[in-house]
Amino acid sequence: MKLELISFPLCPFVQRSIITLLEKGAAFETTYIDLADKPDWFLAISPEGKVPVLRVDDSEVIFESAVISEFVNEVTEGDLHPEDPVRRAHNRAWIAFGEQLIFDQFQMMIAEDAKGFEDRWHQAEHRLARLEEAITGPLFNGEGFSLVDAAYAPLLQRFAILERIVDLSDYGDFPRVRAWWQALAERPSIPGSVPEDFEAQLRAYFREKASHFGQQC
Ligand SMILES: N[C@@H](CCC(=O)N[C@@H](CS)C(=O)NCC(=O)O)C(=O)O
Repeated sequence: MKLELISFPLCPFVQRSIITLLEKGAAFETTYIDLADKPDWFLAISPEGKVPVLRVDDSEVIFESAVISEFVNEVTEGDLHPEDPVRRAHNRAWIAFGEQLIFDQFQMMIAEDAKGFEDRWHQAEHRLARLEEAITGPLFNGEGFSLVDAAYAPLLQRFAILERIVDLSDYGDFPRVRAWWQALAERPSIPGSVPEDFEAQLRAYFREKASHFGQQC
């Protein structure tokens, strides 16, 4: 099966798919597009004009990062979901929950001023508090890597960068969330899912946006 991932280098949703592909040892090609100047062929295959899109055998198209991860999990060896049906459903629900946190985090990074940044951080904090209670540790389900880990790694990686740049003092209130990132960061799939100079690229991207966060990058 030929897999081609349509990507943008700094997109956390694309990163979810790459982590899953790497963890499953699936061969894939990457095609980058410019989100500021989307090509017509991309708009024709992506219903929302969003990345990631997975093209299968040059014909079928799968969109939505969580669905792409489920698909990759199904067509490759092994299963990155827990066996128990309730726990599987639970994991899927937390994957869906993570999407809003990714949006909260992006809104923090593009907020124009300190107040906008704080407001979004408080929203993210409420969600992080709920997430904290759901983590078994060190990874979401314990020792074994799951799709839910792939879904959250991009978010956690960006929080680790954010707290080096801006004051996120209350992030210390989430020890299991932080320990989760420590455990994830050791896996080769995580650095493998981003450009080598990821942090520099991320800083440059937001510096250009001249947001409150960007001004400190
Ligand atoms: N729910 C989608 C969200 C994907 C998404 O929002 N991707 C962003 C980039 S990170 C995008 O393509 N945005 C389109 C745009 O910027 O116009 C998923 O999980 O795949």
